[in-house]
Amino acid sequence: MAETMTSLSLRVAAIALTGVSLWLVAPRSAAQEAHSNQRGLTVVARKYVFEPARLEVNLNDLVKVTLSSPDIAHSFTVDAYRIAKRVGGGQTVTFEFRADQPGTFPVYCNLRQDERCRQMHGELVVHAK
Ligand SMILES: [Cu+2]
Repeated sequence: MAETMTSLSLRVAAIALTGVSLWLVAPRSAAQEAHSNQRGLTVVARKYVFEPARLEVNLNDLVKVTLSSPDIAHSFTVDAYRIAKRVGGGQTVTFEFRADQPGTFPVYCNLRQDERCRQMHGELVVHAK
């Protein structure tokens, strides 16, 4: 009798624990899923390159770009995404976009105060899952 009571209360405890752990796990995995969709990229635009030149993200990532220039003003321009973000010399700007088109897109500097900015080329690669 005493043994039955013990095993019964153990079973109740096990069920209760399972409930608790499900409750703990569910919100955490949802948060992780949301987090995995965010992508932080740091890009340095300088005479006359982008570093890194190749940026890779996944489709539907919310991409947060931190763009800085140690020398003169440059821009980070991606026509397909209608992005043309200017960063002044010695400055840092941040911006976000949703990577909602898969493919490989040219990145360039559209400023013309220095002709050599035409040499600045990179690419944004958005991988379809
Ligand atoms: Cu430039």
